[in-house]
Amino acid sequence: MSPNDAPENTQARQQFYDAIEPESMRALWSVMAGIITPEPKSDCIPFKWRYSSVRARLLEAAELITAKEAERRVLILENPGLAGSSKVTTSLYCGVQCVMPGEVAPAHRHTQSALRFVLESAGGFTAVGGEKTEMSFGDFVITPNWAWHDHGNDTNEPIFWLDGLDIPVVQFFDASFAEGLGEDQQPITRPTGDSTARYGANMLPLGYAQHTPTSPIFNYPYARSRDALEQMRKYEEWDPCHGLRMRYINPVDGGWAMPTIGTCLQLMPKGFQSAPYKSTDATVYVGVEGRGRLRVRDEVIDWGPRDVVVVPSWHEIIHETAEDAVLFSYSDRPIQEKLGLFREHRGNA
Ligand code: GTQ
Repeated sequence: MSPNDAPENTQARQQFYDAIEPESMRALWSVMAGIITPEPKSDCIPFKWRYSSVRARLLEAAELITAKEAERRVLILENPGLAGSSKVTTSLYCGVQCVMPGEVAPAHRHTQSALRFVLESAGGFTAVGGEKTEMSFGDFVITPNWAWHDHGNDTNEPIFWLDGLDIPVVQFFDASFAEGLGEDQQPITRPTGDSTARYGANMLPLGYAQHTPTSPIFNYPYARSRDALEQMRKYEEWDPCHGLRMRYINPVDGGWAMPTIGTCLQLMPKGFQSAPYKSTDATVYVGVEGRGRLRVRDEVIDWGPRDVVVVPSWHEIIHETAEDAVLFSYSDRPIQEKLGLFREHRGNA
């Protein structure tokens, strides 16, 4: 019998199911096909948010509430297939945050880990664990689990960035803790650039012992990541599925930069058409430079700079570009790899 076929229902069987339900029991064979599926099945659907719309709505929100009163002025990008869940995929969260000139988002901490991908900034900052970092366009910034963090904008322009958090994962494990500091800003105990100097120069302090699964570098500046891709493109060694795709690493162990969220930056040349690809990690793509087209199963999704596209688990994708294009992406791949669940399929059939 294929795992797809549920046994036929009979009146006697249904009576039995109804009888055991009040006793908090359920017959496995009546539900098995729905919970142990031959392939991933998800309510998560492919979707795109246009940056211009999200940005305009955030400026409207800024008329309604300050960053301080909101604690975080964020519009959640909620997957339409997961309505009411505050999820962009089954396991991850996505939002876009806006901090207006002169505003602060007050210091707090929580057991959820966060990434920021900076969409528009004239030089705002975030402070994490006693150190400030400036946030510039394209920077990938990490807030580790339980680290104090506050954000501020001392420029004359609004700042926008994308927030990727593992909120649904923490929810799944019922492991959420959160607290406010009671101050707008945490005390700054280390100079800006300290963690980059200690951990981001292809060296480590002698005797350094890894004490957390998160990278000790918390800002991966776009200028450096982009330059690496530009240098490498000279060899024209394009991966058929991804173009040139690099993952952000924890320099201490070479693993993913965050324990729950995997992040990548990829460059695809003008006129690129990828081979089909699918994987079990539903992925959020963020347009950084150029324009492209994502074919996701039967859908055609055109994206431009700062647009956000979500691809569900095990949905075949094909990338196409009419110009040089750069995408940032994140998914729950590190978790799936640790659990031995990650699968991918390259090419046709
Ligand atoms: O900036 O700390 O989008 O705590 C959601 C929860 C951002 C943040 C979000 C948060 C934050």
